[in-house]
Amino acid sequence: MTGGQNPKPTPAPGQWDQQSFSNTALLKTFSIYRCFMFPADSHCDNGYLLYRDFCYHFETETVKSWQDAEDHCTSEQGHLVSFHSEEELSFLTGIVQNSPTGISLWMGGHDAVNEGGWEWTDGSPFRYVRWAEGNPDDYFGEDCLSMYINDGYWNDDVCEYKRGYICKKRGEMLAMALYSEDRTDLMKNIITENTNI
Ligand SMILES: [Ca+2]
Ligand SMILES: [Ca+2]
Repeated sequence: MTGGQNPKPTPAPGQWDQQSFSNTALLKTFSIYRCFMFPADSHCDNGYLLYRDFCYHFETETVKSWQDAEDHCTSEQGHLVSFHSEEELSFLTGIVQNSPTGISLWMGGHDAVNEGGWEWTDGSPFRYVRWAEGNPDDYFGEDCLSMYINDGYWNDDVCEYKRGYICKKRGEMLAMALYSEDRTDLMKNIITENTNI
């Protein structure tokens, strides 16, 4: 049967012609984009190893004084490493023992402000300790903390000695997502209002 199609009705003023609208490119493209930041698993920059929520960098090829090593770590938004548990230290000592740089590595502890009053450069509490036998001995005024590579025990050391070192910084915790929201209804209202003018 032919000729049975009804002519397309003309929408009354202010009414929405859904069929015409749905054919427009406008309808297909009118979306609102929102950007969200949300918590995600920690991750580290290149050259850093992740353990829990922190990233660790083992500098075993170049040596620096304790202060120069700390300055290098802060230039990368971190500090010389601080330790707070046997577990954290155990994670690192296996790596440290492969270090080719001397006998010790710098950590972030010092008692330069108050003799015997040890503190970490990252400001965390200095509670966990793992002193090597006979240390700290402040031998000729040792004020900077190093770790023996072979066993992971700690020594108060001469700050001017040049040693390898370990930097520590918090892992990146945020991920970014782009979210697209279809707001064709919003465009529909705008066009409808304009039609009523
Ligand atoms: Ca000292
Ligand atoms: Ca010592």
